[in-house]
Amino acid sequence: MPVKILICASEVGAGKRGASLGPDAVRISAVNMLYNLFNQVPSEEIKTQKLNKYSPQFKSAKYIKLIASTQAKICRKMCNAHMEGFKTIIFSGDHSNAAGFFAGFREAYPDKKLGLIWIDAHGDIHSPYTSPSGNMHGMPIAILLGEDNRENQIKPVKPEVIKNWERIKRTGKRKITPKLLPQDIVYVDIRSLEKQEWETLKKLKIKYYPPEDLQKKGAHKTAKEIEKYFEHYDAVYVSFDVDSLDPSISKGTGTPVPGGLSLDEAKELLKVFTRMPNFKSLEITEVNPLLDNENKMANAVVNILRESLVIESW
Ligand SMILES: [Mn+2]
Repeated sequence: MPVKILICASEVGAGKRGASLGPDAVRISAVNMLYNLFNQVPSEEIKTQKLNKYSPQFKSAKYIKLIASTQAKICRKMCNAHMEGFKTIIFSGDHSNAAGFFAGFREAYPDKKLGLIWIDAHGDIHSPYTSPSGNMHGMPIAILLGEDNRENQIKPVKPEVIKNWERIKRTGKRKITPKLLPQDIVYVDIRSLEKQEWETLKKLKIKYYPPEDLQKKGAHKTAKEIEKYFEHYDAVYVSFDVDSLDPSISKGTGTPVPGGLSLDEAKELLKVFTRMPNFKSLEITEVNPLLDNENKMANAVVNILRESLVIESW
């Protein structure tokens, strides 16, 4: 199956500046480390406004209008790539873009059973009603599930935010919401969630593997268990937030959290996931070279991809 790289550098959903430089940081590392992925595979850059130039209009969901239109564009490009029969490797600025990519994935396979593996330090399941920061990179899962979590509301939300929140849930021509169900998601290595998020996870009975599980079972066995869980799914999307990695590897990401994956564990997970027969898309996100020394995080990404992907066999 042919493979295509999709790049969207938007960092508008992040709380710190610099993730829009992430996709380029990875490309530069690939050149320096003689990794030829970017020569081997065609790539398409999805052009959107990368930076927030003004202060946010709404505190509960910062830049939601801009992010809604960014996701609509991402959705179209992702849908086209999959309709044309490509598997995709995605390099993205901040994690809010994932909701646009998965919206496009759903749009391309409207009636299929789609799975999502979310490798992250965080749950990213806040809504404008519950998010303490209002940064939308903490909301993609709630967007996809159409989950408001009003029971845990911590602040008032303006009608214009609600209007855009409802719009963003329905990203795509078919306006499908939810894009997937709680049982279609498996979290890996989550370890830093707000109380409201843990409650949502429990309420929705979402499956998750905390770091203790990985340490106990080992990365390979954990990954195999997840592969089995998704065995009967038609297509699986893997989202890899680099903050899942341990900060001892690099602090080049907006929200590092101790106790994360080692390079070997990350490689082991991606080796298994990208060899699943129904694997269709891998996203790498939240590399932030402005917060890094000597481009270590991008180098770690190249190191992981080089040893885990075998594109020729896809
Ligand atoms: Mn994330």
